[in-house]
Amino acid sequence: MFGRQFSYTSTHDWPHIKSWLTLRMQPDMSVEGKVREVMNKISKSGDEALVEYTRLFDCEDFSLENLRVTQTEIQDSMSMIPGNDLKIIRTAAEKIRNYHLKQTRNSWFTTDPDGAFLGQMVTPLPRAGLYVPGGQGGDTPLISSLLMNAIPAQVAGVESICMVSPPRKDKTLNPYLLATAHLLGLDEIYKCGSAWAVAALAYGTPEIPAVDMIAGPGNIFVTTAKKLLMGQVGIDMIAGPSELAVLADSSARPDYIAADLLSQAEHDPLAGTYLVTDDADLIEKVAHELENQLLSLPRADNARKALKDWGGSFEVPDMQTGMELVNRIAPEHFELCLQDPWPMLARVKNAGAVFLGHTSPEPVGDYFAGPNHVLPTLGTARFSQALSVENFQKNISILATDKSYLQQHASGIARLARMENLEAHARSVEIRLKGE
Ligand code: HSO
Ligand code: ZN
Repeated sequence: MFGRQFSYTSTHDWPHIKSWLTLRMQPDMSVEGKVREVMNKISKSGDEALVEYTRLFDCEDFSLENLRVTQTEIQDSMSMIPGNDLKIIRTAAEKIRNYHLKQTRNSWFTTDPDGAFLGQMVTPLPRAGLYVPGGQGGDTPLISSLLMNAIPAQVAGVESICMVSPPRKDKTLNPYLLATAHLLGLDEIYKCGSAWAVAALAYGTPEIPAVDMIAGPGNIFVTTAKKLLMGQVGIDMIAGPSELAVLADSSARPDYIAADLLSQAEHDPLAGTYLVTDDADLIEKVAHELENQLLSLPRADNARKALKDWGGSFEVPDMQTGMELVNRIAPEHFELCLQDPWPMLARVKNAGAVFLGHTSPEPVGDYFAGPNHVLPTLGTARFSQALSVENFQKNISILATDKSYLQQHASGIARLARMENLEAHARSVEIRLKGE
């Protein structure tokens, strides 16, 4: 069932595995030209181009009046969603909010021994734009993505938050998305998607005021637009297809592991799923379970392709070696399915999110428990982390020095300036002591 079977006994086996993993990381350059063209058009023609693209790709009779979601549409959506579903979404939102509240940081101020007043002022970004994918013609409304992007922005204190999402054929957005937005208190919602929506957020149009930060997942067009806009506007991260690595010993249940691997494989034919274990029998049993469970899975096509192309089993001599391999892979999600997972936690160096033990399946994190599900993929967990409140804030450095500070240090500062041959810098300090 796993497309590839490896054995990993030491670092010598890594290059072979790495070259397989890297194949999945090859960026698709072919869309870059198209996305650049879209971005140029939006920057030149704004809303007009936005409507044109939406007519071409989403709904034929779309017009500018349809762009912004109305209060009536939001209210109608609320009445379409069963009360119990709203309650579940509310509970998830509350848990996610509580988790992110723990991430808030304070500004700090101090004085150094020479009397300089120094500090860092934690400041929210003024305006954020959240991209929520349409998902298979609007049938996979990524409610959880909206929660995971909006809540950290709100906790950060971002005052103005808008959302964009591609309209369905009938010019509507999925009512679950609108209801979730309403529960979160978001009411600035635009019906547009793909690269043109991202460009509109970045450049601004008469209808959509420009944002300072764009967050949220999307297809290759969305991701490419975000990549090209990096440096011009804040970008959350360039997220690739979902990944799950499971490190399991013989205490693990094959049916649980198979179910967890399928939960990520169903996302995308490019999803990466990795089972690392010292128990060769377990690999056989999980493969068997995968076949079994696939038989009744609605999205079996996606999952089967993902497992075949990017599913790997890795036999290791012991759990320490297994852990070493997982650190090299640096997976987005990492399940420690061990009899006693806790001692291994200290050895985790590279992973987006860790799930401990046999009763912590990854979807608990995708939807509900609190941690953010926007995570680094494709090995980037070596140097980056989950989306957090910090992504929607910045630190502004604060400095105030008085005359006595300048009296003490002006000559040193001026000398540093002259070492760099920057005379005006030196004089700007010295002028304040003239006539002393
Ligand atoms: N596992 C996905 C997030 C997601 N799962 C959304 C369900 N809905 C990427 O971490
Ligand atoms: Zn998921």
